[in-house]
Amino acid sequence: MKAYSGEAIRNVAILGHIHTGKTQLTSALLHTAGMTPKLTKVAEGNTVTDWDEEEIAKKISISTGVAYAEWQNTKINLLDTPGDSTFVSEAKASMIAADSALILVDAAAGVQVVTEKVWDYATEYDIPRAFVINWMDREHANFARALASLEQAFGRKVLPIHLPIGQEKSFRGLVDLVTMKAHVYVPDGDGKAKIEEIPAEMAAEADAAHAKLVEMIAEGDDALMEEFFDKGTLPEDDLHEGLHQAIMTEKVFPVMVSSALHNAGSEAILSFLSKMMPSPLYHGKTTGTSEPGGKGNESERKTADSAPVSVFVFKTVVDLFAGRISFFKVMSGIVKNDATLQNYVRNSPERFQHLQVMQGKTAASVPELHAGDIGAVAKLRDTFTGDTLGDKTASIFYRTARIPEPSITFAIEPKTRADEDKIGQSIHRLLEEDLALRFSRDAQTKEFLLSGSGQKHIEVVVSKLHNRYHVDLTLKPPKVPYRETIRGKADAEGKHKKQTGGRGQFGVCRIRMEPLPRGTGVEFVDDIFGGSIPKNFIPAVEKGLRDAAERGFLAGFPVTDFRAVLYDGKYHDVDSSEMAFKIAGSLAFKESMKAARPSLLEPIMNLEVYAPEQFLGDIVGDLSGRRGRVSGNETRGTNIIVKGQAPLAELLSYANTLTSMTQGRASYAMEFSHYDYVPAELAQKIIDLAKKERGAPVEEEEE
Ligand SMILES: Nc1nc2c(ncn2[C@@H]2O[C@H](COP(=O)(O)OP(=O)(O)OP(=O)(O)O)[C@@H](O)[C@H]2O)c(=O)[nH]1
Ligand SMILES: [Mg+2]
Repeated sequence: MKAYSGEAIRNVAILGHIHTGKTQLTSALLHTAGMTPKLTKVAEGNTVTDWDEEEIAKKISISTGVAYAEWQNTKINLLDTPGDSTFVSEAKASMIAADSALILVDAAAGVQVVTEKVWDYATEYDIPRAFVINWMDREHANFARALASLEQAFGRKVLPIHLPIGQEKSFRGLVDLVTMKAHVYVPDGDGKAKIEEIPAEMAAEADAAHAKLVEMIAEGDDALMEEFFDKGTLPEDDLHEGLHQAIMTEKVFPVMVSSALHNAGSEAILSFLSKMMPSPLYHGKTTGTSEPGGKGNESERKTADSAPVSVFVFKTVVDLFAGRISFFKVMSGIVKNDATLQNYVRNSPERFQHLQVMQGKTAASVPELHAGDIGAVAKLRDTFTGDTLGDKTASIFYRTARIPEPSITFAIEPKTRADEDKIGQSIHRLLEEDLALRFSRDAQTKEFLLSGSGQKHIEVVVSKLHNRYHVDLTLKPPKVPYRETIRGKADAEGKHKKQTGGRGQFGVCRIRMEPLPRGTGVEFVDDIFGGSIPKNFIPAVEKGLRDAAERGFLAGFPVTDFRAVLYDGKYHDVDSSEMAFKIAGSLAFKESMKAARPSLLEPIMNLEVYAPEQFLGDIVGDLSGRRGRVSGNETRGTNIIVKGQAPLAELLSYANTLTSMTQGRASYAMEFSHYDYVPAELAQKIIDLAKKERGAPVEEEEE
């Protein structure tokens, strides 16, 4: 595989609601560009980008698939992202590698809930975007209606550059509104179109659409505007250049059409991506920071081969045989095969043996990769998603996507002792691939807990554990990840003193506790003066306190968002030990909690529901019954979108309710927003129940 230079590269994120045909269109583009010998199909389980065994079994994308098409001297890197609302945060995590976005909508359904979500991602990353109205061949496909829903959702910058020729069963091609030629496809063919004159019955419609396109492109450009008024149209070259500029400056969002399953439209889309979308060099630079985690000063890096090399790892796959595969974007410089790059985050060198580009799961070797390109490398020792690596003398840290907090927790039970032994190691491999997954152990019940973005997410994890690592688990009913916090201040002493025959145990500490803003976690401050507790025992106090906070106070949920200041204590030359101070720290925490007005917190979710408008009343009414708050609703054609918030505890069975309330005609997306106090009478019920389930929070065990 030859190396491409930056200006010949296009990095395109393919985004959209579930089932709009992102993976199928990727297959069509790859086949049309000659990258696959035949058209692969989602239904046949042989596509390039849905290669994972879970994706094949469930026929949905779970993580972002990476592939490339070589077309008209460009290398188009395709990022086929998942559209299921449970997995869509994966799409967001891949956006950093993309320089443009192709958003698919279903020709019958139009805009859906995830369409708007991924639009927001593209806005956040500020990249040019275009739409494809796919599924043009399906029953009820309706170009005009789908277009109207796009205009309603995203405004008048939405601009068709294609018109479909026929729709539903009779869909057979498109009119290119720039060249004013018809592209007619052989159904299920090689994707190459026959270029013909526009069918006579479409001439008037095409002329009107062309005029609108010319006008929008000329808008704001005086020279073009003048020429347009003079001649009533613009030369094709000017139109191409004008359209390109309008897309780059986000003055227009072009709309194309396709039938991905029958490979109609893909040639026009490939040429569009190659000619109209930006190369990674377009902005000329990327901003990062001088320290990891978005800290330190802002720092800029030129997106150029001449700059010091830096790469950003945006995805990790753990393969049973090949081991860890890190997918990265070259942010600057040239990466050579066998180079050693410094991992700035972990402070360790990594050797890039076997530099590769990936076609799904298949690797092809490359001698080097230029600024802007996307590649992969296997067997890095200590590199994870979100890390930046590069030239040892020129460190920079690129920003990582914020992955939403997990919104649901399941207790899992290993089926046998052998399963229990394997559980930790296999889950840790999955955690490397999947940033939205969390694994923990309940401090009191000792249950293993898996947290993620939804029930489907956890089910996929359980299935992967079974198929890949032969670990069998049962899932217990979902739990709400409650937390505890304090609302007031407290000042208390923890004293551990024991005299048992020979050497005793002695440690005393005094702490002050106060609440911190939501999301700050636990802060421990050492404010000991004059050595009332020797320095070497202070970490033990902190450990005792943090462990106790993790075990909970009211109902066994982790206590968070508080500061503990250790400001005084006592010790004994002979009897004091780390263990004694650990216990003292934990006792001080518990004493303080009693006085600090402990409270229960629950996760509140952002919720967006899309449904035909006749269900508006039912949806709003149902939400208010779930302690929900509706913040607004908008019309999208014959659909409405309802936005609001509700506690997760009330949404555990929302999918089922919504389906039966709307006969399955609604879709929704839910994402963690923040933690808030549980209303008092409800809190008491949760506390009572937790106490019954777990037994009362354990008194200090003597270790
Ligand atoms: N008839 C027809 N079927 C299509 C078309 N595009 C996709 N499909 C079918 O729709 C189903 C879903 O397609 P996918 O490509 O998996 O959809 P997706 O957008 O990748 O879905 P997720 O990745 O799960 O979000 C598959 O069975 C496809 O064969 C199309 O244009 N026409
Ligand atoms: Mg897909």
